[in-house]
Amino acid sequence: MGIKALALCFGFVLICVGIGIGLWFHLKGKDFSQVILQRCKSYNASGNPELRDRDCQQIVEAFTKAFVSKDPCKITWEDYAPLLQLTKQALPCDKIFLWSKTKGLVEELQQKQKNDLFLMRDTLIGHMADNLKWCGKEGSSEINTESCQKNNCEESPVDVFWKVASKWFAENVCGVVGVLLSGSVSQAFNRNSIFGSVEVPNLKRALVTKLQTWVIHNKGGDASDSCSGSSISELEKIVRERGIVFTCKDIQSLDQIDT
Ligand code: N1C
Repeated sequence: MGIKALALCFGFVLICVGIGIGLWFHLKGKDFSQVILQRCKSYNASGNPELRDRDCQQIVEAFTKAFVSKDPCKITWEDYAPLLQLTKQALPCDKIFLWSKTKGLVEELQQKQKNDLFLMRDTLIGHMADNLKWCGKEGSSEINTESCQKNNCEESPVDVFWKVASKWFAENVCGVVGVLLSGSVSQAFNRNSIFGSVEVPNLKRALVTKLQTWVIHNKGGDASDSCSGSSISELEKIVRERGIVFTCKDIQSLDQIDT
Protein backbone atom coordinates (compact mmCIF):
# COMPACT_ATOMS: atom_id res chain seq x y z
CA MET A 1 0.00 0.00 0.00
CA GLY A 2 1.34 3.42 -0.94
CA ILE A 3 2.00 6.14 1.62
CA LYS A 4 -0.92 8.18 0.26
CA ALA A 5 -3.41 5.33 0.69
CA LEU A 6 -2.11 4.70 4.21
CA ALA A 7 -2.56 8.37 5.17
CA LEU A 8 -6.05 8.32 3.70
CA CYS A 9 -6.93 5.21 5.68
CA PHE A 10 -5.55 6.73 8.87
CA GLY A 11 -7.50 9.96 8.27
CA PHE A 12 -10.69 7.99 7.73
CA VAL A 13 -10.23 6.03 10.96
CA LEU A 14 -9.56 9.28 12.86
CA ILE A 15 -12.75 10.87 11.50
CA CYS A 16 -14.78 7.75 12.41
CA VAL A 17 -13.40 7.76 15.96
CA GLY A 18 -14.18 11.49 16.26
CA ILE A 19 -17.76 11.00 15.06
CA GLY A 20 -18.13 8.01 17.39
CA ILE A 21 -16.99 9.96 20.44
CA GLY A 22 -19.20 12.94 19.52
CA LEU A 23 -22.21 10.68 19.05
CA TRP A 24 -21.51 8.87 22.33
CA PHE A 25 -21.49 12.15 24.28
CA HIS A 26 -24.57 13.35 22.40
CA LEU A 27 -26.48 10.18 23.26
CA LYS A 28 -25.23 10.27 26.85
CA GLY A 29 -26.67 13.80 27.17
CA LYS A 30 -29.91 12.61 25.64
CA ASP A 31 -29.90 9.72 28.12
CA PHE A 32 -29.73 12.10 31.06
CA SER A 33 -32.56 14.32 29.79
CA GLN A 34 -34.62 11.25 28.92
CA VAL A 35 -34.14 9.72 32.36
CA ILE A 36 -35.09 13.00 34.07
CA LEU A 37 -38.13 13.41 31.80
CA GLN A 38 -39.29 9.85 32.42
CA ARG A 39 -38.84 10.18 36.18
CA CYS A 40 -40.71 13.49 36.21
CA LYS A 41 -43.63 12.04 34.23
CA SER A 42 -43.91 8.87 36.31
CA TYR A 43 -43.72 10.86 39.57
CA ASN A 44 -46.41 13.27 38.46
CA ALA A 45 -48.65 10.48 37.27
CA SER A 46 -48.30 8.63 40.56
CA GLY A 47 -51.23 10.38 42.15
CA ASN A 48 -50.21 13.66 43.77
CA PRO A 49 -52.87 16.07 42.45
CA GLU A 50 -50.65 19.07 43.26
CA LEU A 51 -48.10 17.85 40.73
CA ARG A 52 -50.25 16.41 37.98
CA ASP A 53 -50.21 19.59 35.89
CA ARG A 54 -46.49 20.32 36.13
CA ASP A 55 -44.82 20.64 32.75
CA CYS A 56 -42.05 18.00 32.76
CA GLN A 57 -40.51 19.31 29.55
CA GLN A 58 -40.10 22.72 31.16
CA ILE A 59 -38.69 21.09 34.30
CA VAL A 60 -36.10 19.14 32.29
CA GLU A 61 -35.10 22.33 30.49
CA ALA A 62 -34.65 24.17 33.78
CA PHE A 63 -32.61 21.25 35.16
CA THR A 64 -30.23 21.01 32.19
CA LYS A 65 -29.98 24.81 31.79
CA ALA A 66 -28.58 24.96 35.33
CA PHE A 67 -25.30 23.29 34.33
CA VAL A 68 -25.06 22.62 30.55
CA SER A 69 -22.41 24.70 28.71
CA LYS A 70 -21.07 25.99 32.03
CA ASP A 71 -17.79 25.50 33.88
CA PRO A 72 -18.69 22.58 36.24
CA CYS A 73 -16.66 24.20 39.02
CA LYS A 74 -18.66 27.42 38.88
CA ILE A 75 -22.24 26.26 39.31
CA THR A 76 -24.10 28.42 41.84
CA TRP A 77 -27.21 28.03 43.97
CA GLU A 78 -28.91 30.58 41.68
CA ASP A 79 -28.35 28.27 38.69
CA TYR A 80 -30.75 25.75 40.24
CA ALA A 81 -33.29 28.37 41.44
CA PRO A 82 -35.58 28.10 38.35
CA LEU A 83 -35.66 24.28 38.73
CA LEU A 84 -36.53 24.57 42.42
CA GLN A 85 -39.26 27.09 41.62
CA LEU A 86 -40.88 24.62 39.20
CA THR A 87 -40.68 21.58 41.48
CA LYS A 88 -41.69 22.93 44.92
CA GLN A 89 -44.39 20.91 46.66
CA ALA A 90 -46.03 20.49 50.08
CA LEU A 91 -44.45 17.89 52.40
CA PRO A 92 -46.33 15.43 54.66
CA CYS A 93 -45.85 16.25 58.36
CA ASP A 94 -44.66 13.63 60.91
CA LYS A 95 -43.29 11.33 58.18
CA ILE A 96 -40.04 13.00 57.19
CA PHE A 97 -36.76 11.21 57.71
CA LEU A 98 -33.34 12.77 57.28
CA TRP A 99 -30.04 10.88 57.24
CA SER A 100 -26.28 11.24 57.03
CA LYS A 101 -23.96 8.38 55.98
CA THR A 102 -26.95 6.01 56.21
CA LYS A 103 -28.74 6.33 52.83
CA GLY A 104 -28.99 2.57 52.22
CA LEU A 105 -30.22 1.89 55.75
CA VAL A 106 -32.91 4.57 55.59
CA GLU A 107 -34.11 3.18 52.28
CA GLU A 108 -34.25 -0.29 53.88
CA LEU A 109 -36.23 1.15 56.78
CA GLN A 110 -38.63 2.75 54.34
CA GLN A 111 -39.21 -0.61 52.67
CA LYS A 112 -39.85 -2.26 56.04
CA GLN A 113 -42.31 0.41 57.10
CA LYS A 114 -44.24 0.08 53.85
CA ASN A 115 -43.36 3.54 52.57
CA ASP A 116 -44.71 5.36 55.58
CA LEU A 117 -41.53 7.41 55.70
CA PHE A 118 -40.94 10.36 53.42
CA LEU A 119 -37.39 11.06 52.27
CA MET A 120 -35.86 13.73 50.07
CA ARG A 121 -35.92 11.19 47.22
CA ASP A 122 -39.72 11.04 47.58
CA THR A 123 -40.04 14.65 46.43
CA LEU A 124 -40.21 15.37 42.71
CA ILE A 125 -36.81 17.09 42.67
CA GLY A 126 -35.16 14.35 44.76
CA HIS A 127 -36.79 11.57 42.74
CA MET A 128 -35.49 12.95 39.45
CA ALA A 129 -31.88 13.15 40.64
CA ASP A 130 -31.65 10.09 42.92
CA ASN A 131 -28.41 8.15 42.22
CA LEU A 132 -27.52 10.18 39.12
CA LYS A 133 -24.38 12.16 38.34
CA TRP A 134 -24.08 14.94 35.84
CA CYS A 135 -21.90 17.81 34.72
CA GLY A 136 -21.47 20.06 31.71
CA LYS A 137 -18.53 21.66 29.96
CA GLU A 138 -17.88 25.27 29.03
CA GLY A 139 -18.43 25.93 25.33
CA SER A 140 -20.14 22.59 24.68
CA SER A 141 -23.67 21.28 24.97
CA GLU A 142 -22.48 17.84 26.16
CA ILE A 143 -23.87 16.31 29.33
CA ASN A 144 -21.34 14.10 31.05
CA THR A 145 -22.73 11.43 33.36
CA GLU A 146 -19.59 9.36 33.76
CA SER A 147 -16.41 11.19 34.71
CA CYS A 148 -17.85 14.16 36.60
CA GLN A 149 -16.04 13.48 39.85
CA LYS A 150 -12.70 13.75 38.10
CA ASN A 151 -12.81 17.51 37.78
CA ASN A 152 -11.42 18.49 41.13
CA CYS A 153 -13.81 21.27 41.98
CA GLU A 154 -14.57 22.34 45.50
CA GLU A 155 -18.23 21.81 44.65
CA SER A 156 -19.49 19.81 41.68
CA PRO A 157 -22.84 20.54 39.94
CA VAL A 158 -24.22 17.51 41.84
CA ASP A 159 -22.99 18.84 45.22
CA VAL A 160 -24.61 22.23 44.60
CA PHE A 161 -27.83 20.56 43.49
CA TRP A 162 -28.20 18.50 46.69
CA LYS A 163 -27.46 21.52 48.84
CA VAL A 164 -30.12 23.61 47.08
CA ALA A 165 -32.69 20.78 47.20
CA SER A 166 -31.88 19.89 50.83
CA LYS A 167 -32.17 23.52 51.98
CA TRP A 168 -35.65 23.76 50.50
CA PHE A 169 -36.55 20.35 51.98
CA ALA A 170 -35.35 21.30 55.49
CA GLU A 171 -37.15 24.64 55.41
CA ASN A 172 -40.41 22.84 54.75
CA VAL A 173 -40.28 19.66 56.84
CA CYS A 174 -42.87 19.64 59.62
CA GLY A 175 -44.06 17.90 62.78
CA VAL A 176 -41.85 15.22 64.31
CA VAL A 177 -38.81 14.74 62.06
CA GLY A 178 -36.59 11.66 62.29
CA VAL A 179 -32.91 11.35 61.47
CA LEU A 180 -30.74 8.25 61.25
CA LEU A 181 -27.04 8.82 61.91
CA SER A 182 -24.16 6.36 61.83
CA GLY A 183 -22.39 5.30 65.03
CA SER A 184 -19.60 3.75 62.93
CA VAL A 185 -18.02 7.03 61.81
CA SER A 186 -15.92 9.28 64.03
CA GLN A 187 -18.60 11.98 64.17
CA ALA A 188 -22.19 10.79 63.95
CA PHE A 189 -23.13 14.47 63.60
CA ASN A 190 -20.75 16.11 61.16
CA ARG A 191 -21.14 19.86 60.74
CA ASN A 192 -19.65 19.63 57.23
CA SER A 193 -22.22 17.15 55.95
CA ILE A 194 -25.35 18.37 54.16
CA PHE A 195 -27.38 17.29 57.19
CA GLY A 196 -25.11 19.33 59.48
CA SER A 197 -24.43 22.36 57.31
CA VAL A 198 -27.65 22.76 55.34
CA GLU A 199 -30.56 20.83 56.89
CA VAL A 200 -30.17 21.42 60.65
CA PRO A 201 -29.60 25.19 60.28
CA ASN A 202 -32.72 25.47 58.14
CA LEU A 203 -35.24 23.58 60.29
CA LYS A 204 -38.04 25.97 61.25
CA ARG A 205 -39.13 26.26 64.87
CA ALA A 206 -42.68 27.07 63.68
CA LEU A 207 -42.90 23.86 61.64
CA VAL A 208 -40.79 21.23 63.41
CA THR A 209 -41.89 20.09 66.88
CA LYS A 210 -39.23 17.47 67.55
CA LEU A 211 -36.05 16.03 66.02
CA GLN A 212 -35.88 12.34 66.87
CA THR A 213 -32.34 11.08 66.37
CA TRP A 214 -31.29 7.46 66.07
CA VAL A 215 -27.63 6.48 66.05
CA ILE A 216 -27.20 3.04 64.54
CA HIS A 217 -24.32 0.74 65.50
CA ASN A 218 -22.90 -2.17 63.55
CA LYS A 219 -23.49 -5.42 65.40
CA GLY A 220 -20.05 -6.49 66.64
CA GLY A 221 -18.40 -3.55 64.89
CA ASP A 222 -16.48 -0.73 66.52
CA ALA A 223 -18.69 1.94 68.03
CA SER A 224 -17.01 5.21 67.10
CA ASP A 225 -19.71 7.60 68.23
CA SER A 226 -23.01 7.47 70.08
CA CYS A 227 -25.78 9.60 71.62
CA SER A 228 -23.49 10.36 74.55
CA GLY A 229 -20.59 11.50 72.33
CA SER A 230 -19.60 15.13 71.81
CA SER A 231 -20.86 15.40 68.22
CA ILE A 232 -24.43 14.52 69.27
CA SER A 233 -24.17 16.94 72.23
CA GLU A 234 -23.33 19.63 69.68
CA LEU A 235 -26.35 18.66 67.57
CA GLU A 236 -28.57 18.69 70.67
CA LYS A 237 -27.38 22.18 71.58
CA ILE A 238 -28.02 23.57 68.08
CA VAL A 239 -31.48 21.99 67.83
CA ARG A 240 -32.56 23.08 71.35
CA GLU A 241 -31.34 26.62 70.67
CA ARG A 242 -33.63 26.63 67.66
CA GLY A 243 -36.56 25.89 70.01
CA ILE A 244 -37.02 22.31 68.81
CA VAL A 245 -37.31 19.31 71.18
CA PHE A 246 -34.43 16.85 70.75
CA THR A 247 -34.19 13.14 71.55
CA CYS A 248 -31.49 10.58 70.76
CA LYS A 249 -31.44 6.79 70.97
CA ASP A 250 -28.61 4.35 70.26
CA ILE A 251 -29.80 1.31 68.31
CA GLN A 252 -28.34 -1.92 66.95
CA SER A 253 -31.03 -2.66 64.41
CA LEU A 254 -33.56 -0.80 62.27
CA ASP A 255 -36.35 -2.72 64.05
CA GLN A 256 -35.71 -0.56 67.10
CA ILE A 257 -36.96 2.52 65.28
CA ASP A 258 -40.53 3.23 66.31
CA THR A 259 -41.91 6.17 64.38
O1 N1C B 1 -24.17 15.02 53.31
P1 N1C B 1 -25.23 14.22 53.98
O2 N1C B 1 -25.03 12.69 53.82
O3 N1C B 1 -25.43 14.54 55.42
O4 N1C B 1 -26.62 14.48 53.21
C1 N1C B 1 -27.79 13.79 53.55
C2 N1C B 1 -28.99 14.69 53.83
C3 N1C B 1 -30.26 13.84 53.93
O5 N1C B 1 -30.93 14.13 55.14
C4 N1C B 1 -31.09 14.17 52.67
O6 N1C B 1 -32.31 14.80 53.01
O7 N1C B 1 -29.21 15.61 52.76
C5 N1C B 1 -30.23 15.16 51.84
N1 N1C B 1 -29.56 14.54 50.66
C6 N1C B 1 -30.17 13.63 49.77
O8 N1C B 1 -31.37 13.36 49.84
C7 N1C B 1 -29.31 12.97 48.83
N2 N1C B 1 -29.53 11.95 47.96
C8 N1C B 1 -28.35 11.64 47.41
C9 N1C B 1 -28.22 14.87 50.46
N3 N1C B 1 -27.42 14.26 49.59
C10 N1C B 1 -27.95 13.29 48.80
N4 N1C B 1 -27.38 12.43 47.91
C11 N1C B 1 -25.93 12.29 47.62
O9 N1C B 1 -25.33 11.78 48.83
C12 N1C B 1 -25.19 13.60 47.32
O10 N1C B 1 -24.26 13.33 46.28
C13 N1C B 1 -24.47 13.97 48.57
O11 N1C B 1 -23.24 14.63 48.37
C14 N1C B 1 -24.28 12.66 49.31
C15 N1C B 1 -24.41 12.94 50.78
O12 N1C B 1 -24.38 11.80 51.55
P2 N1C B 1 -23.95 11.79 53.06
O13 N1C B 1 -22.58 12.38 53.24
O14 N1C B 1 -24.15 10.39 53.56
